[in-house]
Amino acid sequence: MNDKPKILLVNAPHNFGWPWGKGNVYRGFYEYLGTGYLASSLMSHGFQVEIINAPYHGWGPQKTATEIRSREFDLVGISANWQQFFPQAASLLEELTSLKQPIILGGHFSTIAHENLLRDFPFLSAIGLGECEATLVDCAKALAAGKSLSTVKGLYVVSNDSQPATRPLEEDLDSLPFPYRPEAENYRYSKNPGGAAASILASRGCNGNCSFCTVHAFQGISTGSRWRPRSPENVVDEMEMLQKDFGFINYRFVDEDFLGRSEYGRQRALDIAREILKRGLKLSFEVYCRADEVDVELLKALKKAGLQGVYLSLDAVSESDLELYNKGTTREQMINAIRAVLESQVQLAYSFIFWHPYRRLNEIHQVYTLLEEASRGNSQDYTTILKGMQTGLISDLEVLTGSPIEKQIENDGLLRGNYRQYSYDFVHPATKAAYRIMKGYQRLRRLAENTSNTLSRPTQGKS
Ligand code: B12
Ligand code: SF4
Repeated sequence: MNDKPKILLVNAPHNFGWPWGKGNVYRGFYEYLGTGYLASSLMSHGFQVEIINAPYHGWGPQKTATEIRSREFDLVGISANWQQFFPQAASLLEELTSLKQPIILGGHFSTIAHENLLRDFPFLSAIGLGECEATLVDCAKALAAGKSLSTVKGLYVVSNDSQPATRPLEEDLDSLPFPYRPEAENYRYSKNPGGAAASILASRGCNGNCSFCTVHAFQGISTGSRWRPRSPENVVDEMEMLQKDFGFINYRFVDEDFLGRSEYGRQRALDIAREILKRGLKLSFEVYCRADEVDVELLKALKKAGLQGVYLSLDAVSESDLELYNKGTTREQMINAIRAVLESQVQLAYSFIFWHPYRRLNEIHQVYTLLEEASRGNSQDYTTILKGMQTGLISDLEVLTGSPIEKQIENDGLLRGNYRQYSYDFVHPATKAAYRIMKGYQRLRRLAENTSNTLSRPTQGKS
């Protein structure tokens, strides 16, 4: 083993919003920062790193495995972050059973399901728990020193009998080097003016307790503050660098909660805006936040610095959903949040989680009442509000392993499937029937769309 081992990092395949195999069109595709952060920390300690970003290339599991095998490296770290995308990650792992080098898995889902995953994929060397910048650097150091990975804090290793030793969450996010973005040159604004937005992470974690979410399960494995912000200067330094080096003018804040559900978080957001204006940067950005965090004054101030869109995680269709989802928000706050976005004239996006095991059909109208109230009887506002709905009324609750609602549905005897992929039964027969009809209609529509696309496409060789 050389004293500077080479680490190969892999963003596991998935096909979300990406025309597979159609080249480098960075449209509708979100940049993932996990592997970028891990890479830059390793590089800052002098280790060699390569990232294989399978979704970026549109590579499926087999092609990704072939690419991995064709590289020279001492350890491969695979980011299996999403439970929903795990089927593709699992197929990739099955292709790698005979790999000589150690394989480490990491990310949200891998952290939460570490025991089951190491049982089901025994050829894995370890699973990185939680945020792993420091852990992976220690892995590389252990390899360089010829030590076993079981000595590394923050790794779950099969040979360890005791509970895994985890690391505290990183409190000083400014101390982390900016994420390594080897492909940024390809999707910079000048090459993809319509679609290129750089992801940027201005804080980590969330203080919310939504019952369908796994952020608490992921963070709960480590000690430390639930919401941790970067300083405004450090955030804007990164934005400025991305503009100067790559020409980005659009940014997507991928924080779980950009505003941090506190006065401090609100002031920090305003300071970010002031810093952007002070430096004279011309840019636009969008943020995700909760309904209990926004008001017109705040949004207008952010808009002056370039705020273009707000994604509100409304989620609750009805009064009873607010309780079931443990949102910690009220319907009044939801209405006020929509109004605030409209009145500040930034683009509105939001979603509901519509189908869940306890849904009663007579709750449906509550969505429309809420949206109507938010429109205050103005038909133009109502149209704008309807356009902002990202999921329509067809979104399902995805039961995620480690979420509080998983336990509730299980205790009620309604959960089906296993830790990798769940489905559920409905309590009310009328809901079950309506759900079937809705899904059947959706399938038919997709079929009709596919058929008409096939018929209208010119046959090969004739065009
Ligand atoms: C960008 C994003 C997406 C993009 C994906 C982009 C891409 N190119 O891959 C898109 C839009 C596709 C997406 C979709 C979804 N997403 Co999403 N997404 C995110 C988001 C906002 C940012 C990810 C990111 O860049 N994080 C920043 C990095 C630095 O953090 P990190 O990923 O945790 O990485 C650290 C550790 O996990 C670890 N680590 C990561 N990889 C590895 C690898 C190794 C080897 C090791 C050791 C460690 C390690 O170290 C990293 C550095 O500290 C996160 C929220 C968030 N802020 O994390 C949600 C998040 C990941 N998404 C989530 C969810 C729920 C979804 C959806 C299911 C939503 C939905 N209902 O539709 C869908 C899934 C797709 C589907 N419908 O089938 C959940 C994850 C839940 C879970 N347990 O699976 C998150 C955490 C949001 C939340 N709080 O609920 N998402
Ligand atoms: S506000 Fe968002 S990130 Fe926070 S707990 Fe709720 S769903 Fe999760």
